[in-house]
Amino acid sequence: MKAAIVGAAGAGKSTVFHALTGLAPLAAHGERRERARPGQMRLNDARLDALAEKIRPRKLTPIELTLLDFAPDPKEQQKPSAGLDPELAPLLRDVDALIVVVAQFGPWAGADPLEKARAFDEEMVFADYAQVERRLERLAKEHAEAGFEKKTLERFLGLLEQGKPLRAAEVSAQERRATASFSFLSLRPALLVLNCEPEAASLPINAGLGAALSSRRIDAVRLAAAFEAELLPLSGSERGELLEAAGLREPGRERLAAALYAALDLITFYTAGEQEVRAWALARGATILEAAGKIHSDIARGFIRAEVLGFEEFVAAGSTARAREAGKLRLEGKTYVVCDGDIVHVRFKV
Ligand SMILES: Nc1nc2c(ncn2[C@@H]2O[C@H](COP(=O)(O)OP(=O)(O)OP(=O)(O)O)[C@@H](O)[C@H]2O)c(=O)[nH]1
Ligand SMILES: [Mg+2]
Repeated sequence: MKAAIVGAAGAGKSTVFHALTGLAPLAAHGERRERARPGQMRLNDARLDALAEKIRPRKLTPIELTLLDFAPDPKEQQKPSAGLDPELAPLLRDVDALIVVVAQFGPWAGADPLEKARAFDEEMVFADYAQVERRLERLAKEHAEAGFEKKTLERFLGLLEQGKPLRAAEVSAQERRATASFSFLSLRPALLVLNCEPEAASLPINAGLGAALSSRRIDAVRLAAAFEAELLPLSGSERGELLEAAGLREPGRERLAAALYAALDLITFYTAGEQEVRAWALARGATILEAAGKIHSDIARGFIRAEVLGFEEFVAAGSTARAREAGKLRLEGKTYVVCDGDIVHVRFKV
């Protein structure tokens, strides 16, 4: 799972990256191949901690999301651009989600985030429109038959012409498959991060803004990025005191992680043994065979069946062994659809 951090120059993208991953940002340089900096964001997970508490494994592995920060383009720095640096579009094609940072600190405390969201969507729509148009011209030149791809692209062209991001349209699974190779940017899940001062971080998202964003299928969260980056080197109790003094119940990163998870429509399943207890992210609706493939391709290939135990059942029984004795362990075949919280043990042969 990979998400790119985008937004206007100086919006605080690198500060958000720092607050979420603990890594310092990249300095400016022009080489495109060096422009992206990946970092890992670890997801806190109370269920994973509870499993570790009971099982006491040698190793505990949380889910990590990869975030990308981009070094600013030196050419762009002279002219503060409202939207996205167009050179970035090709670098965004293989990411699963876009995090759009909007400055809400200092002189931008009162700036309208909706305007930024519109500008962002415009760039995404523009990039997709150019791609669709090029492909349709090509198909026309080749006198291609009016297949499903062409039909889908013509429909998309109509939506994009009206300035509609594809993520806000009803796009069927078949349409997604037929156009997957284009990796349309406006079809990517997007999350708006209002980068504000700590005093504003616990305010709700204005209802009008929320409604306007949801018609674009964009969720928004507030994050006091500079403040949260300052908390990173502190001990748990010091951090707690500062959060409380700022009137915050939990760090904004937790809300951001939850919103990102929801935007990507992911669930969590677990593998739990004495060696390692580990959390895994999976697309909602995916089968146990796909889950097995995440763990290891050999496990998917040699799949026989899986033993599945819900997290709540594990807690109620106190251990996997006792859950087994109580007959709570379910045996599932390849087509079983994994539920959020499932603890999974796959039987396989190599
Ligand atoms: N007060 C305050 N300042 C912030 C906050 N976030 C970022 N800044 C400041 O804003 C400036 C720009 O922040 P960056 O994180 O470098 O912004 P950026 O979007 O990565 O900038 P480019 O990569 O150059 O486009 C820095 O001086 C930050 O210290 C914030 O939440 N509050
Ligand atoms: Mg930066």
